[in-house]
Amino acid sequence: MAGHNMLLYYSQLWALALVCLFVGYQFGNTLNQFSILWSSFVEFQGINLPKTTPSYTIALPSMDITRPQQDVQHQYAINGPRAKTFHAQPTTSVMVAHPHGAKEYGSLQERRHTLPWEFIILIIVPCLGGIGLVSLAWKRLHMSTDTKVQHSESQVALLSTSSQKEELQSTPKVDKGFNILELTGSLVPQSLFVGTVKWFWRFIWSRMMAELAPQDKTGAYQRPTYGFQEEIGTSAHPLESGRYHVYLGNPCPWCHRVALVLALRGLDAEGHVSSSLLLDDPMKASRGGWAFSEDRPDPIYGAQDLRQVYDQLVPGGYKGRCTAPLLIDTVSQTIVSNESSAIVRMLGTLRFSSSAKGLRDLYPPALADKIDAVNDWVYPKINNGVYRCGFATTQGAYNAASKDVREGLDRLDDLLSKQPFLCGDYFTEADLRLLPTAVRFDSVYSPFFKAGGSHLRIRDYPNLWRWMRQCTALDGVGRTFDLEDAQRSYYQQLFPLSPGAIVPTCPTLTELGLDPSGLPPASEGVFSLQQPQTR
Ligand SMILES: N[C@@H](CCC(=O)N[C@@H](CS)C(=O)NCC(=O)O)C(=O)O
Repeated sequence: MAGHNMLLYYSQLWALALVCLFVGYQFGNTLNQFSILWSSFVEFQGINLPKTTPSYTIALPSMDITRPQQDVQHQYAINGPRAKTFHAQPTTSVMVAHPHGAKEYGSLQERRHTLPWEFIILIIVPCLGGIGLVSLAWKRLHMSTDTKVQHSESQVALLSTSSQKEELQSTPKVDKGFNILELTGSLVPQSLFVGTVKWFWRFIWSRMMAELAPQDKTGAYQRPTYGFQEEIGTSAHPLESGRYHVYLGNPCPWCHRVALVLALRGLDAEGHVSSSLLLDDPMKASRGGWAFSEDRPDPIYGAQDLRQVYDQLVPGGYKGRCTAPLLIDTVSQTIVSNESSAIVRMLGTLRFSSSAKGLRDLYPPALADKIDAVNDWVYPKINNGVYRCGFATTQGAYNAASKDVREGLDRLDDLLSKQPFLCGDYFTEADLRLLPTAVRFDSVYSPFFKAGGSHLRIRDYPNLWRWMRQCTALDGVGRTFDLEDAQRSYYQQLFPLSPGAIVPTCPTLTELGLDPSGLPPASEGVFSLQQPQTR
C-alpha cells in the first residue's frame, strides 16, 4: 500500500513538473506541431558538410520550412558539420553557400512519423497535470475538513482523559498524496489509470537514465569512450617532475585508481604529479557533476567546475562529458588523458626520479602478460560489471550483468585462494584496478546497484576479503579514499536511481574489516623493488 501511495505521489509531482516544463517550452510551438502531425511531411536528415570551412550559411531555396530559417543557419554555423533534423515541405535539394560558391549537399527524403511522441505528450501531459491540479485543490479542501471532523466529533468525544485528547490533537496530519485514485475511481478503471501512470513514469525514467548512462537497444549500459589519450614521455608531454596535475573526485572508483598510484608510488608526496579534489555536486557544476568547493578551489586555473577546466584546455571549448579523472599538462596547457586505465599505466611505470618510492613499478615487464590477462576479464565482469547492473534499464540487461558480476567474484575468490595477489606474490596494477570497486562493493554496488543481487558481500568471499584487507593495509592506501563520502555521493547524486536521496545506514569501516587498526601488517616487498624486471 505504501508503495502504491508513493507511486501516485511521485507520479502526480512528475505530472505537475512536466506540465510546467511543457507549457514553458512547447506552447509557442504547439500549433505548428499539430499542423505537421496531421499533414504528410518530410524530414531531411544528415547533411554532410565538409569539415574544412569553419562556418556556413545554409540557404534553402524554394523551401517552406516550418522552423525559422535563422534557426537552421544558427545550428550549422555554430556547430559545424553535423546532422540536423527539421521539418520541411517537399523539395528537392539543400544548398550550402560557402566561400567557394553554392553547392548541393543532399536531398530531402520522405519519411512519415509513425509514433507521434509530440502528440502523446501534448495530450497526456496536460491531462495528467490537470487531474493532478484539480485533485490537489480537492485534497487541500478535504484534508482540513477531515481533520476537524475526525478530531472534534467522532474520536475526541470517545476519549476520557485530557492527556489522551491532547495526544490526539497533536497527532501530525497525514499526507496521503492527492488521493487521485479516489477522485478518478468512478471515472477510470484503476488498472487503466495505474498502467498509464506507470508507463509515463517509466518513460521519463528511461529518458533520464539514458542521459546519465547511455543505453543500447536492449537497455544495457554502454560506457562512452573517452577522448583524450595522449602520453607522458613524448615530445608533446616530456617526463618532467612537477609539470602534470590530475583532477580527482573521491566517490569515483576510476579516480580512486589514480589516487592509489599517486600514493603508492609517492608521486604526489614527492611533488612529481600534483592532484586536487573535486566535489560531486551537479547543482554547482555547469555540466556533469564535478565542481570545486570554496575550501578546495582549483589550484591551477581557479575554475568553478571541471567543465571550465576542459573548456580552458580545449581550443573552442569542449562539447563532451566532463569526466574525472583528468590528467593535464600545466606547461603546454593541454589535456593528456581522461581515461583512468591509461593514466594508471603511465603513472604506474614512469620514473620521475630515482627515489625509492618512485622505483616501485606496478606493471613490471615480467608480469605484464599476466596483468593484461587479469585486467581483460576483471574490467568487464567487475569494474564495469557493477555499473552495467546499476545502469541497466531492462530486466534482461540487468540479469546478464549480474551474472557476470557473480561469475567474476567467484573467479577472483578462487584465484586468490592460490596466491596472495591477483598476479602472484606481488601487488600490481591488476590489484590496484580492482581495489576501488572492491571497497565500494558491500555498501554501494551490492545494495544500490544490485550488483550480482543485493545480497552479495565481499566479506563472504574469504579469499577476496583477505586480499582486500591486505591491500588496504599497504602504505598510504587507507588515506586514498573516504568511504562515507563516497556512499553519500552515490545515494544522493544519482537522481534517477535514488530520487528520494536517502542514504541508508552503511557498513562501517570496522564492519567491512577495513579499519586501519584492525588490518594485518602489510608484508614487505610486495612492490616491484623485488620483482624480476625482464620477461
Ligand atoms: N573510463 C573513464 C570513466 C570515468 C568516469 O566515468 N567518471 C565519472 C565519475 S565515476 C564521471 O566523471 N562522470 C561525469 C559524467 O559522465 O558527466 C575512466 O576510467 O577514466
